[in-house]
Amino acid sequence: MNDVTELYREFGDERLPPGQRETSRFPVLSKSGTPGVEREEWRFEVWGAVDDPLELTWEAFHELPTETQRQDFHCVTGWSKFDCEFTGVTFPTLAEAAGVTDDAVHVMFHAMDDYTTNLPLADCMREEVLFASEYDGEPLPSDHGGPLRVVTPHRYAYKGAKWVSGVEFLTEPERGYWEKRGYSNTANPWEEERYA
Ligand SMILES: Nc1nc2c(c(=O)[nH]1)N[C@H]1C(S)=C(S)[C@@H](COP(=O)(O)O)O[C@H]1N2
Ligand SMILES: [Mo]
Repeated sequence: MNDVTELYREFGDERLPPGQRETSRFPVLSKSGTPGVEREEWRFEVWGAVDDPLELTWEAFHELPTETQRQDFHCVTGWSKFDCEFTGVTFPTLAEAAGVTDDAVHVMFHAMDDYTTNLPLADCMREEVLFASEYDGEPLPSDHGGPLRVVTPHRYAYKGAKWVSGVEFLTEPERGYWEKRGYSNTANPWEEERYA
């Protein structure tokens, strides 16, 4: 188990970011319903500024090495959940598998409910950015983004796409679903970057 709950020290003095309250529940927040997908039909694509575009089945994706981490989860609407256990593939592992090229500076995550969200490449190339398929040792519940979601404990949770279906490496910044609709583009919880 890799504990990354100390990462807040990079951003602020308190583990609980300003204006947040701690909850032991795990609320569900989605812009629309939960898309259903069969494991057999599930595909994960990586494209854009990469040497080796990928199209992976569930089995092929899970040939990548996984790790389990204890990390915190901060929702922009004001709740934080400490000590979530997620198991998944780290973003740097995936980036290496696709051979990200030198001109890539930004990333767009694509999801099955037509959600998108963006981050600078540097904010993604961190061990705690996980493509998570398990929560607390069980398959990730579909309401929480199963079979596969992204988690971003150093940013508000809208930067983590549930039902993630692909990753696009970009040579210029672009904005995702909420970033075009008034949520902060940068989303640092310790600076309360909630709305733009
Ligand atoms: N595909 C997709 N991912 C998404 C969302 C969504 O609507 N669709 N909502 C985001 C928001 S606003 C939050 S706070 C978290 C909520 O994750 P949870 O439902 O597991 O708590 O997922 C994020 N990822
Ligand atoms: Mo959110």
